[in-house]
Amino acid sequence: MLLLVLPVASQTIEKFSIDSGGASATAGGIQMLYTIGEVNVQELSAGGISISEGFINADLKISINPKMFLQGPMLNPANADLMNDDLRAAGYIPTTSPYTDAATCNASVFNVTGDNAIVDWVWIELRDKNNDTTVILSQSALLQRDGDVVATDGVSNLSPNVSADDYYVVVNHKNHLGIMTNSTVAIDKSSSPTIVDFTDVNTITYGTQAQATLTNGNMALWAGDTNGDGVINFSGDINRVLTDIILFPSNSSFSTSYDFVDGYFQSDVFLDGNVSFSNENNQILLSILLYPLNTSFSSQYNLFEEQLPSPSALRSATQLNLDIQRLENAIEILNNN
Ligand SMILES: [Ca+2]
Ligand SMILES: [Ca+2]
Ligand SMILES: [Ca+2]
Repeated sequence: MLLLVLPVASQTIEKFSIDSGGASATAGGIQMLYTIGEVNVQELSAGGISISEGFINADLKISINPKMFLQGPMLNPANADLMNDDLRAAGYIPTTSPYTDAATCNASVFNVTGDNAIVDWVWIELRDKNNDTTVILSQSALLQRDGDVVATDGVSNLSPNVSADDYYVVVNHKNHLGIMTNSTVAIDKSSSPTIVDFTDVNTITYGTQAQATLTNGNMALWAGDTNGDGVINFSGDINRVLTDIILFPSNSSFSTSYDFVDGYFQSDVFLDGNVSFSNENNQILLSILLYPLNTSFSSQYNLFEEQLPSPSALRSATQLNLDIQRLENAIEILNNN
């Protein structure tokens, strides 16, 4: 029925397996594996922890339901108020997260269609209530079309392995600018998740002009940081678009106007599964020109920056080195053509 891993000298608790369903929960460094679906047979206690057989003890878990929109898949929405899920529909979203924890999911997660279909991998962080540059927990998660950030099963709320406490909550995406709550959020042990709705204009985020305002009045993470350095600017991000285009294997002439770069790319601003020089670069340029703080409408504006008190560990050093190598290759090819 359950397995309690606990160094207790005078008591032992054995595992009784009645039903194959179940999961695990962790609290205070103690992990419990449990099964579900049976009536309450008996109650056990050890080390001050009580467990009812066959039931999830809700107050052992904390759970959180961040809601967020990405601007890219909201630029030309097929359904109003829903992000496009073109990457999923084309089978391009990898089952391994592109972020540092390399979390994985089952491919069947991407079979779901409709409001809860998966848009892409996203990244969340919980930061110390006393120091908003200290990341207590960070992990990959999945984003549904309606904005729910969910666990790697594609449906469950996130159950981060941390104590109930107040945290700053960060959400981020590989080619959008990350955001953080301006105040701490109380995340408690409860059967209902703590909701942090970043799509709501009333949820105040850290910094200035941290999010784009969508035509429907909702807020969304700014799209266009194709090189993932936390700034949206012409030189850096348009180079990344060029790199992905001219290094695409079947683009044998290294043409910048090659239009068949299909797949899962960092430089795909709209998350539509295709990278094209005109599409992506026009949008990046438009975003820079219309950025509210760029009052001189300069294409060379360089202060369109991610509003976080310190960078998030979104990508691995390995990935960054790989990107630099790709950029150098692309520049060499461009110079030789
Ligand atoms: Ca949903
Ligand atoms: Ca950038
Ligand atoms: Ca695209």
